[in-house]
Order: sequence, then C-alpha cells, then structure tokens
Amino acid sequence: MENQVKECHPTMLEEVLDGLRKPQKKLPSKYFYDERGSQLFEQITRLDEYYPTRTEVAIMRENMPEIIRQIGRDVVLVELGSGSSEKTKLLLDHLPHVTAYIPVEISEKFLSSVVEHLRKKYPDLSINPVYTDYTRPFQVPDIEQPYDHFVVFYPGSTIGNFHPRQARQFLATISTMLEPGGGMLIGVDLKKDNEVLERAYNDKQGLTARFNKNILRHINRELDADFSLDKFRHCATYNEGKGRIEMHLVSKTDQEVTVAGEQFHFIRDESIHTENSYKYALKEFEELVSDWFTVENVWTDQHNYFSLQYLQN
Ligand code: AVJ
Repeated sequence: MENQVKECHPTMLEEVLDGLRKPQKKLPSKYFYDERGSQLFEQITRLDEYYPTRTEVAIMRENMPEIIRQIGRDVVLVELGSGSSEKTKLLLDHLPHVTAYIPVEISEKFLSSVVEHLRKKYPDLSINPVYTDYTRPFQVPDIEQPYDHFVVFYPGSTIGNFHPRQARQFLATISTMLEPGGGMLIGVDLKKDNEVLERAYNDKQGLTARFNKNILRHINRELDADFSLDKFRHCATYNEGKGRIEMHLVSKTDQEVTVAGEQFHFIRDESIHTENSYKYALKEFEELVSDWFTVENVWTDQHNYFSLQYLQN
C-alpha cells in the first residue's frame, strides 16, 4: 500500500482549514476518533437505538461456520479502524489458524491499550499493530511466518463514511494490496425505514450528540482552536435522495471561531457537516465493488437491516 508518498497528503491542519473555508463548512469524520471519541463510539454501539453493531455481531454469531470456511486458514487478518477489536475476537475465537493480526487504527492511545489486552488473551497470536489513518497510503508490516492469503476485515459499515466515488477509489487501493486469493470481509449497512435510521443517530441519552461535538474538542486540543461546544447543537437526518445519514453541528448563534490563527465566521443556524453515513441496497453495493471484487457471500439479519459480505479480489 505504498503507491503514493506520504508527503502528498494534507495534514490534519490543512484538512480542517480546507473544510472550514468551504461555503458549506465541513470536517472529516475520521477526526471524531481521538481516545475520548473512540470511547464515546463504543458506548454508542451499546445503545438500544443503534442497531448496526448489535445486528452485525448477531449475523456473525449465526453464520460463524460459513464465515470461517469462507475466510480460510493461515490468513493474515488486517482490520481497518479496529477500535476495540470486539468483533475480531469473535473471529479469532473460531478461526483454525491465523498467521497474523494487523489492527490499523488512527487513535494511538486507544489501539495500544487494546493490543495490550489482545496479547494477554491470545498469547500465541502474532499481532502487528499499525497506528495510522488508513485512508492514506500505509505500509503493512512484513510478515515473517508463511501465510496463505490476506483478508481485510472492515466491519461496522465504516465504508458508508465515504462518498461512493471515494469508496470506489478506496476499494481500488485495497484491491492492489491484496495478492491473488485475498479477500475482504466487510459490513455494509442497508437502506431501510427512515425512522429506524434517524433514531439510530439521535439517541435519547444524547451520546451521539456528544460524539459529534467531540470533533470540536479534538480540534481545539490538536490545532489550537477555540470552538465552544455549547454554542453548537447536534443534528442528524436521513437524506433519502442521497441515501445517507448526514450529521451536522449547527451554530446556535452568530459567532467567530479561531483555528490556528485563522478566523471563521458562523451565522446563526449555519452548520458544519461532520459525517455522511451511506446506506446501500445489496444491488447498489455489488455494483459499487464490481470493478475490483466479486461478491462471494452475503449474510443478513431477518429484518434486512445490515449485511456482512465476503468480497473476493
Ligand atoms: C462507525 C461509521 C459505522 O456511520 O454509523 C455512529 C459512526 N456516527 N453514530 C456510523 C457513527 C454516528 C458509524 N460508523
């Protein structure tokens, strides 16, 4: 995955300033995930309203033998955005032999504590963490032991955070990283009733609101900015035409914010677009991946809320 040099890629500061200078202000959703944001997301996954995690885990449990057979043995398992690695533990508990596990995660502090825990739980497994933003080119560490093929595990429908155009680009990059025989086990959230969707991003407890606002806290700390979290409110709606949940932070008043010495003006009710979460029909997703992958297997739940798919390179 070193087909581009790192220097070509913008820094967090450049990405943030760039987004805030746009007529529709926006921020990259990956900056939700500092240590606190990763913890908040973990709490979201346990909410009643947030169906994706629970549903994906149920799909995994119900289809484990078939999933394991599909993945094969002696694999190098690469997980993108590994977070707490909860779903991976399910796989690791059932896979006959895994050559290595490579968790890739943007939040260093979060990943290092997870790896410490995994090394205790799986003392014989070779774990090679990569602390990076996986949306940028990165190098997979050399694997010393013999292995059969690579499998990229990309659960949670995180692919939904990409615009479909970027998702295609991303799949192309992954596909070049996978040698023949490689595959991808990916979670994809499906189109469904608007109410179910909107409830999942507007929980009663207000955890999603705190998660959304945490991006401002992260930017304040990392980039010397002075966002006041109380002056923004959380907003999440399903845009049916575009097939995506949109999260915004809406300015409660006219205000000025300074980021690394640059001033940004907000009028009342003006928003920062912080996240897209695309939802796909099975056919749409198959079409999206078709230039690089064949859909070998699709597992879903009884309501067709969520899907887990095995894509063959
Ligand atoms: C981690 C991208 C799967 O889009 O549902 C949860 C992030 N945002 N609540 C999603 C999220 C608001 C989540 N993903």
